[in-house]
Amino acid sequence: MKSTFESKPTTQVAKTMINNNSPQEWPEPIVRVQSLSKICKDSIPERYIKPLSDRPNPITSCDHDDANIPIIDLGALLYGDPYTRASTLKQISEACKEWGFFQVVNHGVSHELMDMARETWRQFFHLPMEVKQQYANSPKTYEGYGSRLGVEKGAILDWSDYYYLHYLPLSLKDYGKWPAMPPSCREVFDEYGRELVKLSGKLMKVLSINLELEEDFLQNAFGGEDIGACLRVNFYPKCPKPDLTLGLSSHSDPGGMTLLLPDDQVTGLQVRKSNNWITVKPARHAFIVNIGDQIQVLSNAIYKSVEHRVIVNSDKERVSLAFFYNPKSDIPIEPAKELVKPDRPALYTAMTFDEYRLFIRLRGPCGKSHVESLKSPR
Ligand SMILES: O=C(O)CCC(=O)C(=O)O
Repeated sequence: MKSTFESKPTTQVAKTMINNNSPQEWPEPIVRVQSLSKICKDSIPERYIKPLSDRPNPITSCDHDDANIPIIDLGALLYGDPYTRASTLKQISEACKEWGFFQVVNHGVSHELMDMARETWRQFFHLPMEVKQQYANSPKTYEGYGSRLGVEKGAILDWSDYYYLHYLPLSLKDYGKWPAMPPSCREVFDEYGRELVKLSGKLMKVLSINLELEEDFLQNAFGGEDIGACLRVNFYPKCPKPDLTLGLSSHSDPGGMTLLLPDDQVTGLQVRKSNNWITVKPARHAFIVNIGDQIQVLSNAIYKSVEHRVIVNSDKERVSLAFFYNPKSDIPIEPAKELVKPDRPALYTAMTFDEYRLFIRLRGPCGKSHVESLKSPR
């Protein structure tokens, strides 16, 4: 597995990264991929061409067969008898261990709200460029309209633009950094955020119970009411050479848990399973849930934060909404004492999420190198 930090002592890398503050500016002028998509007819700029080993490969990509991440009906948790409830908990537990990913249906979030949130964002990306440019982001906080992750000069870039905003903590929520257009968007995104915080809270209880911890364990470890929540909306324009690039490079999510609302028409998300990439087939009105690095650490690697990436295509654009549910940024996250045993010692040293996410803010998406670098020295 690719690791950017493989050759260096991990704790040293972590410390170096932490001592550097986030840079204020991008290292090169920003090019909007949406604009490129309009002018590139048969080729793409070299900056977007991935090395051979990272390109989508039909031999290792399984989108033609039945392989899919598990689809789990959450209805039983609310309304089911003890037997179906236990069976749902078991399905979630197995999905967290085997896949790090699952889809949930009957999750309690209104389908109308889901469709409205996605379509409102789609409209945002179709606004004139001068409107979107008013929200251009910087690597300091990443909030706003962006076109790259990471600040390495000369890095190979991904074929996507995005919009990033904060819901929680309230001290970081700033409507001035949210788009004002389309007119209803702040209202829609507010309600969407509220509903997803509620759903995430329920899932945190399920995960805690499945780990045989107190039901509020994970929530409390995340800081109780003081958690962080943010949204990255990904926009993947059409690409004339989809076999040469990626919409989003392979990465694991640095935060706690992610609830993804995928495009309802176009697939693109691929999840790593051993040496294969499984293309997710989204169920209608499902959320795709995945375990992030912080829950991998808290669960002492019982649950896996799994690598995923996004492929693009030549005739359809794609939109996805990734909602990140994260620990309070300044509390140390380490394996739960209850999950540390003589035959399973603590696999990770403690680190705050503020310290941890500097990795991804500086380097951009790069496999599982972030969580691997946290491993306790042995
Ligand atoms: O677009 C997708 O389906 C996945 C997005 C994703 O992995 C992310 O935003 O971290």
